[in-house]
Amino acid sequence: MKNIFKVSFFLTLTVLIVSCNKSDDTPTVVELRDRQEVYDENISEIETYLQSSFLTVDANLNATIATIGAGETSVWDQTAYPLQSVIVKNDGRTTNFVNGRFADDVEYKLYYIVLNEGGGNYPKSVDSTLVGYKGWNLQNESFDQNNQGTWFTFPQLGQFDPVSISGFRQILSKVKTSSSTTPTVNSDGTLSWPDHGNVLVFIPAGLAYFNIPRTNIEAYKPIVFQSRLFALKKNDHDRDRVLSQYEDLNDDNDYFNDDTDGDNIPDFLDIDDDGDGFVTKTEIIETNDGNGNITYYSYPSIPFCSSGSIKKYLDANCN
Ligand SMILES: [Ca+2]
Ligand SMILES: [Ca+2]
Ligand SMILES: [Ca+2]
Ligand SMILES: [Ca+2]
Repeated sequence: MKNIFKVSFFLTLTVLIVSCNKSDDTPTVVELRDRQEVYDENISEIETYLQSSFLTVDANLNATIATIGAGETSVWDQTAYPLQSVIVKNDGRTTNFVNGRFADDVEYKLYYIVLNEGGGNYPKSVDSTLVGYKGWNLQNESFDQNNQGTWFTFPQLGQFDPVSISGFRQILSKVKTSSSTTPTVNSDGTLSWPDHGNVLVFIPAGLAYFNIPRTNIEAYKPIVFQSRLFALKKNDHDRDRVLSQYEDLNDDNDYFNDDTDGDNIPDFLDIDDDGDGFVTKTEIIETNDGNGNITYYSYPSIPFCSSGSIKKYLDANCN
């Protein structure tokens, strides 16, 4: 993914941005618009698009959307691939502290179509994901494509590529990885992932590039992605030997609202989760022969404090 505008998210916090008018190189000032107002326009534009477009899906489940012709049924009305929607918040970050979610109160409706659910596993938001994708605007002009897939990780800051496109990232939770953890190598050297998740998503600008234009994406305009989820990798972000997937204590797939010791560092990024001065990695040692041979408890078998009811690395009363 080429970053045409590798700009920090913080830029959108400023009141005004300056962009370059290519015709005469005179900087033009683009007013930063209200996010709710832009969303209200966008959702109407997306619904009009869905009602005036026709969806073709080929044998390889490649989707093409074109202006509807006589006698064709719209994306909105067709039933072969049901149109679904989910309400989400912008999960972009300005920092990785507990309170660092990007300031955006809009409740976004994300329309999506599952073309194939996939035969593997649903990803957690903190898993690394291998995703192939194709993106286009509501005039059906392509702006990016990657057939073989690229790895995305979350959280990450300061990048306006799909890893930071909240709508692109969040819709991946609706599909599963390939049924196989290894791809098939085709005769031309390309890879195929059998029975992988395949989803179309219609993204308001507030969950994408918002006020930052790029080639074939106007500022404040919605975009469409077809995404293919091939594979995932589990992460241990803080290297405390508790996989990040286990550091979502309230099991809501939001890894930033679990902060056992209340120091504003979420558990999955906190090397001392209970803040007792002993790093988590030393609290989950099962055996240590003193010669550098250390074994660690598997997550389910990490014990509680003797008089406690939570795993000891989360309990400041023992270490
Ligand atoms: Ca959580
Ligand atoms: Ca913490
Ligand atoms: Ca931790
Ligand atoms: Ca500790």
